[in-house]
Amino acid sequence: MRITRAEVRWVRMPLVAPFRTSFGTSYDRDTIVLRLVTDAGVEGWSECGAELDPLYSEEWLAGVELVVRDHLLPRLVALGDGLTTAAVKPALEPVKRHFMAKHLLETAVLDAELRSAGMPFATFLGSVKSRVPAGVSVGIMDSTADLLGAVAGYLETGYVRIKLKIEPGWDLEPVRLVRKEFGDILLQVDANTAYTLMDAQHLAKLDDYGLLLIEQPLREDDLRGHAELARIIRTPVCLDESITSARDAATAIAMRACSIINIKPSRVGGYLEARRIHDVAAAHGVPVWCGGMLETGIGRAPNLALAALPGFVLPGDTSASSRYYTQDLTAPFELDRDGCIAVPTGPGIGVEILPDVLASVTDRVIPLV
Ligand code: SMG
Ligand code: MG
Repeated sequence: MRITRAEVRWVRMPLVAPFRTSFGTSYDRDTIVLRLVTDAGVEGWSECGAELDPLYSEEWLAGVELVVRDHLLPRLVALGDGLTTAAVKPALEPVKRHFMAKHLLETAVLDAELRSAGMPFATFLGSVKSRVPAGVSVGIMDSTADLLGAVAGYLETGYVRIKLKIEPGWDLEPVRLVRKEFGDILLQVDANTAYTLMDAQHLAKLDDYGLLLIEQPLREDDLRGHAELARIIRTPVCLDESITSARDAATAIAMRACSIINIKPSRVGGYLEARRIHDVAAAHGVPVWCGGMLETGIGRAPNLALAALPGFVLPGDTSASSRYYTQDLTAPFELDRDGCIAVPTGPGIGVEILPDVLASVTDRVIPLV
């Protein structure tokens, strides 16, 4: 397989509601969609997990475009007819990190390869479920009344697990109120690195609320701190930003820095590495779940396939299209009666992109090959 065309599309999708985290508020989902065309005339599509600013991780969209254009894509083009999904990671390995940029390329190549073979992502990955339970991530709100209203709405819609974004000043009280109001629901929190080890005694007060986990309380580079914190609090520590590879996962598990892992294919350079993390975690009996970066249907479809692997035993941030967008770029993903979403069954990512919708939200198209 050889790349005959590659183009990046800058896309801006309005969110149905602003989404506030400890590092900022998003009103739109800005992303880059990559379209590859191969010599067989088959297309491969993928969506970038990065945002406009490097606040979730060190990557940002303009940087992704540059590193793809100048450093990553040329290495894939140089493979000529030798391009396969398996060849992508070794070819890109000399370029340090840039996981979201690498994920963008590897996923489009994998989509093209699987479409050629007529094989769905789920089959390729080894998925064992046809539907996956959907959780929802609830942003920081202006008031606890707004928060309770939002959580009530999501529970009514059918979400089976609620994740609350927290930060200093928005933690114990929102959690207490949600627990009191909604009883025995599956509840967890995500701090996106907003705390330090000096907050350990404060975070230990969350132990009273029976949370499934606390996600990424400390800095991404502080595995030792997470290990220390995990000894002090009873709430299980889950890592997101800290885990960029199967090696990171093995290290964090060995250090007891986490007992649960959030797997985002975009954060770890693609689906092959995501599956390796799943395998390492499964070998250690560590539960994993699938995170999200507010993906459109293009990125959501393969995430659902990943979330159907056997080690994904906790509900993911794999919500329905309507949680994010009034109009998705693919046919909308919907919750069924049990709060599950069906795993796509078509070849490749398994969904068709709606060309008119994509055109209407595309700011510019940049041909790279
Ligand atoms: O895709 O539903 C989603 C968003 C889930 O909370 C979510 N993602 O740290 O896990 C996380 C955040 C990062 C994205 S914030 C824009
Ligand atoms: Mg997170």
